[in-house]
Amino acid sequence: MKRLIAAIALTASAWAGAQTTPPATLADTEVVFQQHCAACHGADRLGGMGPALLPESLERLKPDALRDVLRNGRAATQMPGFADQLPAATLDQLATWLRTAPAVVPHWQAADIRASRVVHHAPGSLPDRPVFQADAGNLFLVVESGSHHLSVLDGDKLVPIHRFQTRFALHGGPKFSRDGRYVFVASRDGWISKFDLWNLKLVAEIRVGLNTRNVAVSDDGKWVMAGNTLPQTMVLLHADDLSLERVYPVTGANAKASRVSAVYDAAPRASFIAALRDIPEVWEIPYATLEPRAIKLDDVLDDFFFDQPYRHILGASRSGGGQVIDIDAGRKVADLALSGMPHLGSGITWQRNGRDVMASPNLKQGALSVIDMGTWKTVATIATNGPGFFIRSHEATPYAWTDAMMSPRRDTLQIIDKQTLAVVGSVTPSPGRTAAHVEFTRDGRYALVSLMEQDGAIVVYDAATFREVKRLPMDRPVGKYNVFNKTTRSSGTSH
Ligand code: DHE
Repeated sequence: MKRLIAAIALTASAWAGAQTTPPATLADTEVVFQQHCAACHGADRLGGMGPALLPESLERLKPDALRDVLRNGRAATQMPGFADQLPAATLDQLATWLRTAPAVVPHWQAADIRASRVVHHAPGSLPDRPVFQADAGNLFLVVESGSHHLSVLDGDKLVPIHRFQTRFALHGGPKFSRDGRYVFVASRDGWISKFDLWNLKLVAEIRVGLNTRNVAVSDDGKWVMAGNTLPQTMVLLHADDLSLERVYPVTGANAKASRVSAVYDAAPRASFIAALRDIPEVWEIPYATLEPRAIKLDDVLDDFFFDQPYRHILGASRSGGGQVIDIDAGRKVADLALSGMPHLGSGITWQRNGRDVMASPNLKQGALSVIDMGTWKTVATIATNGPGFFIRSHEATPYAWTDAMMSPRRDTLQIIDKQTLAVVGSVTPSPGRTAAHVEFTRDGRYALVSLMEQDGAIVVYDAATFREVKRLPMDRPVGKYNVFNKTTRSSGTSH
């Protein structure tokens, strides 16, 4: 690091004072970074007070959006705009440089993970009862990605009762302990945070990687498993204080390393299951042994869905097609006739004509596939307004709600009768503005929809009449999660 800083200092003096003209070389751009960005984002770009600035952490930001942040800053954060200090061309070069991988591949090993841990409240130090009047078993959490907050709603009154600041860019579902007291979230840049919802406190945090996919919590409440894409590892933590137990290098039988697509808790099997992005294997890690068992596949899985007993995995690769894997037998038992890019991870199940069916949206086609969970045949393909991300329902409603957020009709959710499979209604919370991701109240009476905009809202609909009941202003609310539905593993939502 000393050598890097010395080299930068030399280049800096060679380029001293020339900041009214754009830097000529990549090394000059690095000088701009070290002078203006490193104090918050780290000289090594791994993050500090601000998030990591590596190509992996920026891949979700569109080029125009990154240039806009560099010029104008980011509202409601410490990030200032640099339009007054640096020429536009310099900022454009900085944006390009930030998307270039560092010369030395950054590492994040067990010692880095251990050193990053912060315990705000030690296990057992907070009272064992909620500090609020609302039913703690019926809270909602809303991930507000606009200003990186987590809002807590009273699930009966549907009013906010608390708001936590979070790490930068949470993604994926928060994962609850079985009693609903604790919730674990992962940020894209590797931070796992544990909140105590009864005390409304952040209790511990640890950085498990530089780019993280998601997190899972064991049903026995002992373990937290995180899946990374950078480095290519899985990280096992003690759930009580987030201390590190083990780092698993993700390397397949062919000695090839792999990014993790996602890791889930398979409660009925008392194990974690991980899909790997670069090698054709699925790993099962039983709580009892904590030793991975690799199931070999014909194709990699980018996305997958479990049946309710967790006997089968329905998996798909981004290139299309799908397969059913019997987890005990450790082999494929059927192919799935799916086209486009099915989003199985977002699927749900219900009973229709006495049989279990599952439905999943499609990221590339305006079509919902409905699959019989006994024969694995597609029983229907429901035409929708366009490609979408999510479908959600609840045991107490006859309807499933789905979006078309990848299409021009991204402002509208369609409502499908789970028996006739006909589209029976639609809602458009705000014409022209993206609406997606539904979660029902514990009793299934109300459907909460995200108006996923900077000045967005959670829009509450009566689930029977499809009439709007109220809206709660939020800053780009992405997902919302009901403690009861999640901890009871409702078949109408993700687990
Ligand atoms: Fe997600 C969950 C992967 C883009 C919003 N998304 C997940 C999960 C995975 C995943 C593996 C399950 C994690 C879990 O719950 O433990 N998502 C991916 C992608 O590969 C993809 C296509 C590209 C990427 O960014 O990595 C992607 N996801 C998006 C978005 O663009 C969304 C719509 C908005 C955003 O801000 O990222 C988005 N993803 C979500 C949400 C969930 C999610 C809201 C949780 C759904 C739930 O109800 O559990």
